[in-house]
Amino acid sequence: MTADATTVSFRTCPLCEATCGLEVTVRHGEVVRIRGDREDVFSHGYLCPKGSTLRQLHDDPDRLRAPRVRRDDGWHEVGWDEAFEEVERRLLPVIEAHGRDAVAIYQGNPGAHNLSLMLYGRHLVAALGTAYRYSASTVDQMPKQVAAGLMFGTAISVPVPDVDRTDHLLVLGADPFSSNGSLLTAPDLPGRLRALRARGGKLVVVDPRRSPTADEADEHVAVRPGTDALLLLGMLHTLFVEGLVDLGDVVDHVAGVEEIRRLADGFGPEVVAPDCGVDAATVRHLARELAAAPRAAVYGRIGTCTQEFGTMASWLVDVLNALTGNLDRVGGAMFPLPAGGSPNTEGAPLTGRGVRLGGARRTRVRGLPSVLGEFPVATLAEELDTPGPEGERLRALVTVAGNPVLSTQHSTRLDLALAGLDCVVSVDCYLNETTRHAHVILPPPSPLARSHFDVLLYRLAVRNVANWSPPTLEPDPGQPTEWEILLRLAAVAAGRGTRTDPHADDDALVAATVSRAVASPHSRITGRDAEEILGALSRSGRRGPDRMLDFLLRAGPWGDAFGTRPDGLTLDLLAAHPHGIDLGPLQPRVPDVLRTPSGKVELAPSELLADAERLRRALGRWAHDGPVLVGRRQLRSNNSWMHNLEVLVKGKERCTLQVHPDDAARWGLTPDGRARVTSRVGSVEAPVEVTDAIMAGVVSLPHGWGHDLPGTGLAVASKRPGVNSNVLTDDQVVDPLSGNGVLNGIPVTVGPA
Ligand SMILES: Nc1nc2c(c(=O)[nH]1)N[C@H]1C(S)=C(S)[C@@H](COP(=O)(O)OP(=O)(O)OC[C@H]3O[C@@H](n4cnc5c(=O)[nH]c(N)nc54)[C@H](O)[C@@H]3O)O[C@H]1N2
Ligand SMILES: Nc1nc2c(c(=O)[nH]1)N[C@H]1C(S)=C(S)[C@@H](COP(=O)(O)OP(=O)(O)OC[C@H]3O[C@@H](n4cnc5c(=O)[nH]c(N)nc54)[C@H](O)[C@@H]3O)O[C@H]1N2
Ligand code: SF4
Ligand SMILES: [Mo]
Repeated sequence: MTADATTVSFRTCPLCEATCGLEVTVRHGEVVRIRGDREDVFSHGYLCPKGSTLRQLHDDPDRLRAPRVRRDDGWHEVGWDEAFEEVERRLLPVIEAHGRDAVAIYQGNPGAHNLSLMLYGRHLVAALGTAYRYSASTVDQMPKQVAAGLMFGTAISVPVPDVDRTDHLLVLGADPFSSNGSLLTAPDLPGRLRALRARGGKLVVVDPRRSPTADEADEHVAVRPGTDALLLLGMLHTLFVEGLVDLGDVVDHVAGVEEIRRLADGFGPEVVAPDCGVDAATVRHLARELAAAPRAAVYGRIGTCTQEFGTMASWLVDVLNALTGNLDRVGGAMFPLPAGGSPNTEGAPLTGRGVRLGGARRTRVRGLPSVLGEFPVATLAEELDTPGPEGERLRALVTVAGNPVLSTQHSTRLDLALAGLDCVVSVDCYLNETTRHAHVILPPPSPLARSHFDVLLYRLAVRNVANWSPPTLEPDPGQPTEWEILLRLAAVAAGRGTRTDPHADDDALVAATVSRAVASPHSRITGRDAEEILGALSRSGRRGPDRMLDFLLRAGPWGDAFGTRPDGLTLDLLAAHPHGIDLGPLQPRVPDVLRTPSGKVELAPSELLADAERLRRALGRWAHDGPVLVGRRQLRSNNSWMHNLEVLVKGKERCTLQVHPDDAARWGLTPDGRARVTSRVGSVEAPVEVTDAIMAGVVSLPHGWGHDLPGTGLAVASKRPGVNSNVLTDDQVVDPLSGNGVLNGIPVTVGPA
C-alpha cells in the first residue's frame, strides 16, 4: 500500500456485544469513513450510532498515546521502558513488605471485546498471584454464570434465545433496543425482534419501565424491581397446576423436575402478585402463552442479574425454558457451537467437575467467598480502606480496561479509598475517574490498530459465525500491542524484571498450550506431535493472540485439526474471508454440551433450592416498599467511557431522573426542575424527566455518568458530566450466591433539589 492510496478494509466493531461488521475507508493513513459492511455474514450492513465513532475515538486528542507516570509535580509522558521501571519501583516493595494479597486487580468490560485481553489477561492475573481478583463480572453477569454453571456444568453455557426462529420471546430486564443485546450476540437485534413480530410471533417485555424495547413489544408487563424470581415461580406454579409441563426432546437428560414442582408449590400467582405488582391473571396468562407457543424462549438480562435475587431469577429463566420444552429446541433457548472453542466444547461430554460455590478464599473484611475465581467488586473499597489488626489491607491495584470509580457500587467510597494507595497501575486509553488515581498508565493501541476476533461473544451468538479482523491502521511508532504490554507487566509483577521479551514468553505460552492439548485425552489433536503442531502454527509468522487464535480455531469444533479435516477452519481461511464465515444456524447440543458431574441438566441444584428460602422469607416485603432506583442504557452511550466523543454526547441532556407523573406530584417535582435522590450511602442531584414510561414508585438514572471529578483528562465528557448513579448503589448488599452487585431496586428518597 502506498501512502496516498485509498484502501477499504473490513473489521468487527468491538464496542458492544453485537459484533457488527464495519467497512473502513482509509486515505493517506487516515480514516475517512466508517459504515456498515453490507457483506458481513452476520450484520449485513447494520450499524448503530456508535459503530462509526471508532474514527472519532481513534482521533480523540484525549486518547492516551504514550505511557504516563504521576509524580509529585503531576503527570509526565515517558517511554515504555521507563514506565515499566516505575511499575517495578512501586509494585515490588508492596509485594515484598505485605505479600501478594496486598495487591488487587480489576478487569473491566472492554476486555471481553479485546482479543489480547481475552487471551493474555489471565497471564497477568496469574503473575500477580493474588486472591484479590475483581472484575466487572460482579456488576454484570455473574448470576448467569453461576446459574448456568450449576445447571449445565460450565459457566459459559448460557443458552441464548433463538430469536430468528422463535414464535414467542419473553424478555425480562433487558432493553436490546438500547443495548443491542447482551449474553445474546445478534447484530441488529432490534431488526430481528421486528422480524419476529412481522412473521406473526409475539414479543413480551417484563420491565419496570416501558423501555424502548417494551414500546415495540406486543405486551409490556410492569414488574416491581427485584421480584422477577417471584414472577417466574408464579409462572412455574401455573405450568404444574395446569398440566402444562412438557420437557420435549431433552426429557431424558433432565434431573430435578419434582424438586421444582415442590418449590413452586409455595409460590402460586396469588402469592406472588402483590409483591410483583402484577396481577395473578397476568402471571397465569404469561405462563399459558409461553407453554402454548410452538417455539418460545425466555431471556433475562441486566435487570434480572444486578438485583438481590439475581442468581435465582437467572436460574428460573432456564427452568422455564426447560419445562416448556424450549431448552435446546430450534426456536427455543439454544447452545451455540463456537469456532474458537469453549469450555463446553472441550473435555469429555456428559461429565465434568461442574461449578462449585463457596469459594476456596474469602475476603478479609466481610468474609464473602470467591465465586468462579473472583471476589465481589462490592468488597473492593472496604478491602482498601479498612485495615486489619496488623494494618493489613490492599495497598496496590492494577486496573485493565475498567473504570470502577464510575461503574461499581458506593463509588464515592471507592474513589476516596483509591487516593491512598502505594501503587496503582492502569492499562487504559483514557485519564478518567479511575485512572487519575494511577501512578502509571499504560495505553493500548487504538481499536483500529489491532486484530480482532470475538472469542467470548461467539460463545453466545444466535448463529455460529467466525470473523477475524486484521489491524486496519499501523500502530503509532513505538506503540506496543496490548498483549505485549500485558506480558511485560506480568513479568514485572512476577519479579522477572523490566527487560523481558514478551515474544519469548509468548512462545513458551503457545508451546505449553499445545503440549496440554496433545496430552489431553479429549482434545481433537490427542496424541499428535507437539512439534508438528507448533511448526504448523509458526508457518504463518503470526505471534501473540493471532497465533493463539489460529490454534484455538484449528483445534476447535469447526477446525482443520491441523490437517486431519482439511476443509476445517484456520486463521488463514478467515483471513481470506474478510466478511466472516457463516457456520449456520444453531443446532441442538444436549446432551453433548453438558459438563455436570451427573451428565444431566440439573434443574434443581441444591444451592439454588437453599437460596429459595431467602426468597420465601422476603415474600411480602415489596408490597409495601418505598421508592426504588433502577438503571437504564442509552443507545448513544457505552457504560462510562465513550462520553468524550462529541458526536455521541451532543444534543439534549440524557442523564435524567425518570419519574412517574404521580410521583412527581407527590414529591413536588416539576418537569424542568431538578431532584435530589438519596440512598443509604449517598446523594445526587439530577434533572427531572417526568414520564409515564416508568412505573410509579420507581425512578431511573442511566449509569456511567459523573464526569465532574477533578483531575481527569476528558475535555468533552467533563463539559456534560451527568451524575454517577453508583454514588447511590450500596456496596453492602450483594446477591449472595454470585456475589453480584445490586444495582437495581435501590431504596431511595426523592425530593426537589
Ligand atoms: N448502576 C449501574 N452500574 C453499572 C451497570 C448498570 O447497569 N447500572 N452496568 C454494569 C456493567 S454491565 C458493566 S459491564 C460495567 C462496566 O464497568 P467497567 O468495565 O469498569 O467500565 P467501563 O465504562 O466499561 O470502562 C472501560 C474502561 O476501559 C477503557 N478501555 C476502553 N477500551 C479499552 C481497551 O481496548 N483496552 C484497555 N486497556 N482499556 C480500554 C476505558 O477508557 C475505560 O476506562 O458497569 C457496571 N455498572
Ligand atoms: N448503548 C449501549 N449499549 C450497551 C451498553 C451501554 O452502556 N450502552 N452496555 C453493554 C453492556 S456492558 C451490557 S451488560 C448490556 C446490557 O444490556 P441489557 O441487559 O439490555 O441492559 P439495559 O439496557 O440496561 O436494560 C436493563 C433493563 O432492566 C430493567 N430493570 C431494572 N430493574 C429491573 C428488575 O428488577 N426487573 C426487571 N424485569 N427489569 C428491570 C431496566 O428498566 C432496563 O430496561 O448492554 C451492552 N450494550
Ligand atoms: S450495535 Fe454494537 S457492535 Fe454494532 S455498531 Fe453499535 S456498538 Fe458496534
Ligand atoms: Mo456489562
